[in-house]
Amino acid sequence: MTSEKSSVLTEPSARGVGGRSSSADGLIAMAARAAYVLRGNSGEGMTRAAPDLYPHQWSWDAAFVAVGLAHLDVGRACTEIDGLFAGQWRTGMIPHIVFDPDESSYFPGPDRWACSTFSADAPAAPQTSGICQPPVHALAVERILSIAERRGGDAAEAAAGWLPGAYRRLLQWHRYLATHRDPDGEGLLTIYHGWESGMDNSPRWDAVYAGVSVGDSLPPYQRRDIAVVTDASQRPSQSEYDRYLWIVEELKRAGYEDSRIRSSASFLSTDVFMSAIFAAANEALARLAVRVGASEGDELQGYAARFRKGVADSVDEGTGLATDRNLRTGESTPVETVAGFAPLLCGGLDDQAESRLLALLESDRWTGHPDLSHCVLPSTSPESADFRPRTYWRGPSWPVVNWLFAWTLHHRGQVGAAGRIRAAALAELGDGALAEYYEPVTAEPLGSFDQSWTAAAALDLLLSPDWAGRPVATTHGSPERRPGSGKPPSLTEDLSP
Ligand code: 2M8
Repeated sequence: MTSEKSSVLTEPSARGVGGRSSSADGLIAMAARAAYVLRGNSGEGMTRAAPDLYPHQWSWDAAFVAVGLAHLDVGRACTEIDGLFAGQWRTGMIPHIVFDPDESSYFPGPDRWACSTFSADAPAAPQTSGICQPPVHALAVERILSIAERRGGDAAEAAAGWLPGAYRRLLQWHRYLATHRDPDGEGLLTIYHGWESGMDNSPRWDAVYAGVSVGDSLPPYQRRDIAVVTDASQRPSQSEYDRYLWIVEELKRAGYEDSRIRSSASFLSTDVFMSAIFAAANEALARLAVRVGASEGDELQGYAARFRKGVADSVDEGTGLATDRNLRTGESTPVETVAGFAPLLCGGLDDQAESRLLALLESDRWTGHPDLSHCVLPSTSPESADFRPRTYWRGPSWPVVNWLFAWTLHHRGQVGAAGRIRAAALAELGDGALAEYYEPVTAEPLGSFDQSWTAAAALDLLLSPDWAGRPVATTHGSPERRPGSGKPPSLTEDLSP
């Protein structure tokens, strides 16, 4: 679909914060503003996920942020990833938050998680949360390297010198996931909390949260999020928050130990989106293994194949989308969320099924929906009864998700679809707010403004040499191909869908 409404270049009028970017000058201004935001959110060797709402380092945010930073300073990008490694658990888990000891304005903070009190596997410093998030890190490291190599000189040297250490940490992380989060070798990762998915209150988790009964012993707490985002309807509800906090108590009781959690936690589900990311990340890590001369390439390719299959086998015939499975009830509840497009991130479907899924993505249930102001991916289909256009992961479009789809589709050779998502995402970002998420019908920026991963997305969508390069050939699916020009991207020509 090549609707004009998606094109940054044809966006007719200035509106919203800062005015829509409609020219190469506007796009340069967007890149400059994104760089400024990342600088402003930068702390001691880490980047706050958002200035007020999320004043610590979040796991998948930091991976995306590091890619954005690589366009500015490759050394700083590597430091960002090292900040996460500093919080890595003895099990190999990279925790979902690494806390800044000088910050106390986020809840639940380190005292509530109390990880090193309950688990000998958690580091005492830095303090961290006790769960994880989608493993996008190897994908980010590979992208950082490609940016560094394009730059050459000191940047390339710094990245090459850093890579072997990063590779070992990532290997431990992947082994943790493959072992503890998929003990039966199904090719699907298990999560213990909706927060692990990164899509906290997505309708994906409604049925699973329905099985969480909040006990009387839930310690009292004060939410901080709704003091920052004052329109509470954008955020998860109070009863959702009670469940989020109750699960933390359950995890503490289980000593944050995987086998005990598996037998006792009331929230237990497969996560098909996270599993697809893991499949793609294993392919990336296998390529990195070759670069550093490591011997684990076959092991990593084995994980990639296992999870690709797990994801492909999760497609629901009714909706055509991949689904999660509630491991407490054994049921899969098909919902129409963006996570259902998981197979497009990692491949594994046959050619016909891949084409069908791509066609669904660009159909009028999704990016082609006539009500959308840009052809971006809403987090829930506007045609679904679950669609809430302003509520967090229940409808808004997330720039970081659009970026991830554009990036992985491009990488897999689906250049046309990737280009259309990229153009639409940039058009949406043209308001200058660099918001956490956008109301997809009105394009109103919502949640936190100056969100770090949104700034990173803007930078990479504008500047990455990869958009102009030849996609990596893949044996999974039968992608469209075009010859790579080898030139750096032009802010104008590469945006035409
Ligand atoms: C959101 O999640 C945190 C909890 O982890 C929160 O709502 O307090 C999600 O959007 C998550 O995906 C993201 O990593 C985090 C920081 O941006 O915020």
